[in-house]
Amino acid sequence: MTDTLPDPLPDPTPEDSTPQRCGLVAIVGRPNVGKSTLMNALVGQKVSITSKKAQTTRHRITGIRTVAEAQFVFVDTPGFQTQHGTALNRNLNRTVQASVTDVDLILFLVEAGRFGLDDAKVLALLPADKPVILIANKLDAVHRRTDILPWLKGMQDRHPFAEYVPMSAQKTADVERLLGIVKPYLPEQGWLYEEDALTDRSDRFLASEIIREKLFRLTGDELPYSCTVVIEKFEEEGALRRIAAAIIVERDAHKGMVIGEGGERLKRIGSEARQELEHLMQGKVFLEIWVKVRSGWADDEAHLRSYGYE
Ligand SMILES: Nc1nc2c(ncn2[C@@H]2O[C@H](COP(=O)(O)OP(=O)(O)OP(=O)(O)O)[C@@H](O)[C@H]2O)c(=O)[nH]1
Ligand SMILES: [Mg+2]
Repeated sequence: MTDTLPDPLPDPTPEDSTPQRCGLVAIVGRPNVGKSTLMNALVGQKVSITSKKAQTTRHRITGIRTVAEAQFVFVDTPGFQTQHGTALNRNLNRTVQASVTDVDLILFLVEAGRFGLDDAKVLALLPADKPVILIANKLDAVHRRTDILPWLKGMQDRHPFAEYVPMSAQKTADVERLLGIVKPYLPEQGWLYEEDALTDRSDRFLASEIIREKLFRLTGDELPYSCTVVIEKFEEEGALRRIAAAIIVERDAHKGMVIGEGGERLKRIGSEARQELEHLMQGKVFLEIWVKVRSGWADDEAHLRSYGYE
């Protein structure tokens, strides 16, 4: 008697196996046009902090979305700085330029109906050999929609954009439509990340960013630019995390603004950050925040490196 082996499964033929696609998509534009809002919407979860103030994003942050056979790897960048010449700004601009060199596609964001010198400066930096999609964001805020078509036509003279997409990063249908537009630009290749990955950033980094977001949202205009957040302790005990953070400010007067009257503002920053961290990390968080003064940190390359600005 001979053992009969079961028939092997037929090899998948190219017709019935869709090859994997994966590509890097940079999101660039001047400060405050909605880059981080768009990335979070594309990813389906908040991975990059946002605020009404310019210069919110200070790092290159990766957000990942995998749909069927396609893995989109979005790269959020700091808004390109043209105003101040500090070491921090030079560092942010280097981050933007490094981010566009090795990507498959660039999403260039502007506010629908507006194209200023600050937008033109960013556009001039984009490599000529990469496809660029023009995203005319915040369409919901445009009162006269009929003005948008001639404006878009005018944009054709500024750059040979691969596509023109008027949309709102706050509208789910627009965001899903954009995913469909981007997909053909992803090269056929294996995925870079696990199917359920959302970001390449650590929980420790996300903690410092979430605290910085609350600081940005809860303080006046003068403050954010001169502040940063450093995580001094990040310990995990089962589902519990013990986090100690320092808010670094440039002047004694700024310390008072962060702490607020009777410590109210710092308390609110801490409690809003803790709630969001508990949601994100799905467990209890003990959060301690201190405020420290280090004058000139934003113009000191050595300090910048020690605070995580690569
Ligand atoms: N009305 C409207 N507001 C938007 C839209 N997208 C973003 N915003 C708002 O614009 C502001 C800036 O958004 P961000 O996503 O932080 O902008 P950014 O381009 O990442 O800014 P930087 O990181 O500072 O360069 C926030 O108050 C957002 O809520 C949109 O489609 N419509
Ligand atoms: Mg941003």
